[in-house]
Amino acid sequence: MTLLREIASQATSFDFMSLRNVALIAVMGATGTGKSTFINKACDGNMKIGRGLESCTSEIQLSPFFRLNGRNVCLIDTPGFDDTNRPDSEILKDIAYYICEAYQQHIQLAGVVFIHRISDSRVTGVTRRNMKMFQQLCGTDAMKNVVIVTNMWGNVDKADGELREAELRTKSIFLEEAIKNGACIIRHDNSANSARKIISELLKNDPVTLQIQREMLDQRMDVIDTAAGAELNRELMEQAKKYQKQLEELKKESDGVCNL
Ligand SMILES: Nc1nc2c(ncn2[C@@H]2O[C@H](COP(=O)(O)OP(=O)(O)OP(=O)(O)O)[C@@H](O)[C@H]2O)c(=O)[nH]1
Ligand SMILES: [Mg+2]
Repeated sequence: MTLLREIASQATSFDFMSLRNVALIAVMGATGTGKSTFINKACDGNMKIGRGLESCTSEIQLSPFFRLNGRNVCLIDTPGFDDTNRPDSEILKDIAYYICEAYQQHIQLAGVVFIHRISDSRVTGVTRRNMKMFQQLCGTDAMKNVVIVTNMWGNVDKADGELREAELRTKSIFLEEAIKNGACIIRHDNSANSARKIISELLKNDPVTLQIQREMLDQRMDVIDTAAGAELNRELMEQAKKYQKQLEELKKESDGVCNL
């Protein structure tokens, strides 16, 4: 099957016609960061919220349309990275196929929201990788249409939260490059007003084409060969090498014990 046919077959359940003349904004981030909650606040919607420990949103869903600043707006709820049951390669593929099908139907994104819990006391290796993968998915040119939303400020001491925010903003392993290229970090207080203000910021810009859309459709790349896919693959290969080394060391040690 050709790449374009494959994309189309995965995304046929979506009615892209209804999205013409709608400001379409994708909401991404790790599982449990509050993507569906944020969307519900913005549109007064009823997307399913996960109160348990397992990932909740398992496939791409569209919010109801809502009016904001004279525009019809629709938010794309995405399955979170670092899902309880699905690998990030599948999550990336779901998101990539959906937005590529939209691009093929001449529907551009008005912007992208990436949610990060400021209450997390550490950025784990997986979160760091997913931040990088997200940046590669959007690409430098689209960064002015990206808002990094920090939430759960109520669960952290304010001064600690501010230090974490500064680190995210200034360290190259996190979001420094994204910020330099025009992305902004905005605090969200979990109110409808705050969510709608964040969306309003994105409505000020012209719609944008993401790097992964260009790569997959203009350059006919497979998702794993795109910059975002390569970022994921690179990390997984490094992990595989690390585990292989650990296994070899364990084997050497156990051989040593057996030879005593
Ligand atoms: N304190 C606080 N809790 C929040 C906020 N946003 C979400 N939550 C809680 O975080 C949990 C997960 O929220 P969801 O909206 O389901 O998160 P999600 O990112 O959609 O998760 P997945 O669908 O698994 O990717 C729920 O218990 C929410 O009530 C927030 O801004 N502040
Ligand atoms: Mg969700």
